[in-house]
Amino acid sequence: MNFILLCFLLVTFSFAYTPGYELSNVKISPSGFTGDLTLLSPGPYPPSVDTLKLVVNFQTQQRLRIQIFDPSKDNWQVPYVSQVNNTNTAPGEMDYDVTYTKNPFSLKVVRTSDDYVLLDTKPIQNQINGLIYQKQYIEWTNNLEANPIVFGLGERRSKFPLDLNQVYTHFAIDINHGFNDNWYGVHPVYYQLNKNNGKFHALFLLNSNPMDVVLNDTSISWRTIGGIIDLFVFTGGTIYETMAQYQEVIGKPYRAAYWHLGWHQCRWGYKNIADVQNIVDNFNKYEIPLDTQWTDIDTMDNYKDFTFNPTTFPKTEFKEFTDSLHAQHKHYIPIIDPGIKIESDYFAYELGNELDVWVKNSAGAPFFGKVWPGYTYFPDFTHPKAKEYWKALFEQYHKDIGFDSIWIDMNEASNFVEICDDNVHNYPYVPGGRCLSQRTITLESEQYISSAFNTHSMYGYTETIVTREAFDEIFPGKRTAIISRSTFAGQGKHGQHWLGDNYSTFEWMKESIAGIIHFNLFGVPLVGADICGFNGETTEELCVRWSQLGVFYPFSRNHNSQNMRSQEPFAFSEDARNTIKSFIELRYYILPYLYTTFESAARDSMPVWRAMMYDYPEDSDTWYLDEQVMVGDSFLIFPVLEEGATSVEGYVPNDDWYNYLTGESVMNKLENKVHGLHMQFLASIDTMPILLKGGKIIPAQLPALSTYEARQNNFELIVALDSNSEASGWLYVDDGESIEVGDNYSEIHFNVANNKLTSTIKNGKYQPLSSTPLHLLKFFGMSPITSLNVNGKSCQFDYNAKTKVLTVSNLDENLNDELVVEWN
Ligand SMILES: *[C@@H]1O[C@H](CO)[C@@H](O)[C@H](O)[C@H]1NC(C)=O
Ligand SMILES: *[C@@H]1O[C@H](CO)[C@@H](O)[C@H](O)[C@H]1NC(C)=O
Ligand SMILES: *[C@@H]1O[C@H](CO)[C@@H](O)[C@H](O)[C@H]1NC(C)=O
Ligand SMILES: CC(=O)N[C@H]1CO[C@H](CO)[C@@H](O)[C@@H]1O
Repeated sequence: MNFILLCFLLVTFSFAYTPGYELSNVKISPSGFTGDLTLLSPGPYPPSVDTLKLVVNFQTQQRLRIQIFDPSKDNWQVPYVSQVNNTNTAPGEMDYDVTYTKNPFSLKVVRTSDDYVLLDTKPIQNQINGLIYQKQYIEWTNNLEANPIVFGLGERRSKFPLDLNQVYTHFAIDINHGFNDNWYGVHPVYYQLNKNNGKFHALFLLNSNPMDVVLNDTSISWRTIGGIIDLFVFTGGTIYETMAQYQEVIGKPYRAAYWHLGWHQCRWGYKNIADVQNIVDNFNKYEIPLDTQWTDIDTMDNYKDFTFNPTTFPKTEFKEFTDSLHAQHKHYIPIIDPGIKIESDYFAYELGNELDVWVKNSAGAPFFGKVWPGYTYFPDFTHPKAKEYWKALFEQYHKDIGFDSIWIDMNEASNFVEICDDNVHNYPYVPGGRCLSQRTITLESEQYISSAFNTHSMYGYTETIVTREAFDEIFPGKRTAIISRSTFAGQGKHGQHWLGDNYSTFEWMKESIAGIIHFNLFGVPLVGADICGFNGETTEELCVRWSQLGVFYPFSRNHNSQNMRSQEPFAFSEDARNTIKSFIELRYYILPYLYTTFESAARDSMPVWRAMMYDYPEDSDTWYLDEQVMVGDSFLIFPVLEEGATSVEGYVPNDDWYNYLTGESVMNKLENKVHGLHMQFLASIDTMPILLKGGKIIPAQLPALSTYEARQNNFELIVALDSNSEASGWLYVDDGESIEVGDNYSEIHFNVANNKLTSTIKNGKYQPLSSTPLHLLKFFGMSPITSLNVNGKSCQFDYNAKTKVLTVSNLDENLNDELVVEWN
């Protein structure tokens, strides 16, 4: 914690106690109640708002919304994000009970199924203020259970769950200042665990203004300097139910294309097309899978968006390069920054002027800042003509070089002009304690829908939305990725994210785990950190370790900074290359499982990465683990996060577990036992401990040099039996790229019980699946058997009595047809 923050904490904690408001005129309806709030005592930053309106809306059986605002004015309310409206009918039996006190006003929401308090804003004399609602300062505090387990509140480098006694600022920024400080995106949602019974719930404050959230041992306080109080309470249940309830409001994730799950290679500092071509050639030469080659701003003419450096990346050769990638069924992703260079005759500038789509300064002229190309204007993505503008530029760019998806960077928005003009606002309270206008579009600027003071943290999010609208027309019917650095709640519905400009250190590699877990909770499952690290020099060891972890990231991209040693998989020793290659092949092998897991994300709001507490919430040993993670519901990985380590310690929850690489049992579940075991795993540099959960069935397909080719290969199933010799799993496949697949998909559920594996065809209409038959079956934890039949035919099998792994190979079974495997 730096000095500024420390002073600021002292100052903000020293408010005189204020009881807040008195509630009157309560009107009850089937869908909730409304009331008037009258000021009792002013807060620290006058003027106060004397009269407020309270609206409590019972929206569903698991969700209520609480709005408090100044009824005498037009308030800034966050647009775009909420997919739901206030209701005026009762939702049926609710899992919550709302009560209030009138003087001083407070609200209490109790989850009825376990009497757990989700919200309790009762002011406590000399400890916790009542509601404070002033022109430039809104504060509301929720009393929590002691030492709560809370997570969410991004984006930042943080622990999972979050540290207590911290201020979590919400304000998008392109300045990497310390651990727990605000960063590129804003997600004002938190999840909490009831430590007594393992139930989760969440609260989401829909507010885009600069905000601090103070989380301490017994309470959480929101402190925002604009907008209104617009609070959603989700009663939750399992973490998955809680996530699904949140995503009903912000939208479910955009469905990933199959190729998005392949390996992505990028760097800043490729010198020319030959340099990039050489990277792709080396992937082929060393037979390392690659799906997408990326480039950074190097390709542009003087860093101008949508242009080409005429000597290093001339358009015609560039197009030949992307054509050759496409011929290999590989893809290409370039970068676009929002700042458009102010330069006459530059088409992007001229068209922007013509359509007048720029963010304006307070005098009504285009706001200018300075980014990579020099002085720039910034498109206003809330402007009605923004889509027309953006689409025209991307359409031409697509004709020029045929890219397949996009990377949108610098959209906090970053501005190299370090002017601090917050004085014009005279903010009495400054969330984060530093000048808000520094290094961005100044907050007194104007966007079409409102001032940058209100819209600031939504800049990258609105850019994502407009880019999505443009891409829906440029790539009709096709799934594309829009990987954005800045995000806001609801990003996942339109686009994706990577964790930004991290450092090539073991520490940062470790932090990526909490970061990726968090973005899954924010509804952005396709997320990853720069594998091998971005800033600073990587080392061979770090890059190998990071690749081992990175192939399990939902989004796997190796990306490097300018002037740093190369870090592609073949940039190191032969041993390192072979290790990285084997791990990338492992990712390609489990692609059918990953794609199925992503289908659960798009369909049912499930996370791709799961913190250990999700499936074991009653085991307190899982609560603070953020150095190991579950990938989908079946894999548990223990990345090696220490330099020089040849073993790794991890916690294995009480369940059935196998060593994925050998198939040997690691642990058997003990009945009536809550806790598991802390274990030590050997992990020489060429390996990483990976466990597979008993009771799960993993669909896999032999790897190839692209996802396209891997999809032509035979299928395999890995069946990890639990202690009752049962297991289940499923496979979802479609063409991997259409937005609407209609009925053209296959969904096959597998189940093992009573010495029999059967499949149930929920849908079997993805025809190509019929030409990639099931070739191999592997059982972990199998007792000795004497015979085995597959669809009625007796089959040979291999059995290893020591590892208890049984393998059946040379099968040729169409997965679109029912499968019955029986053994004795
Ligand atoms: C919410 O209301 C808006 C405006 O009336 C409407 O366009 C939208 O469809 C509604 N959304 C839902 C989920 O009912
Ligand atoms: C927790 O926060 C409240 C409200 O800001 C404050 O009054 C209280 O002293 C804090 N408690 C601790 C233990 O820091
Ligand atoms: C499904 O596949 C059939 C046959 O290829 C095709 O005619 C139809 O248009 C496809 N449906 C969708 C929604 O893509
Ligand atoms: C790998 C890594 O350290 N990732 C961090 C990068 O920065 C983001 C914030 O943008 C963190 O959330 C990640 O944990």
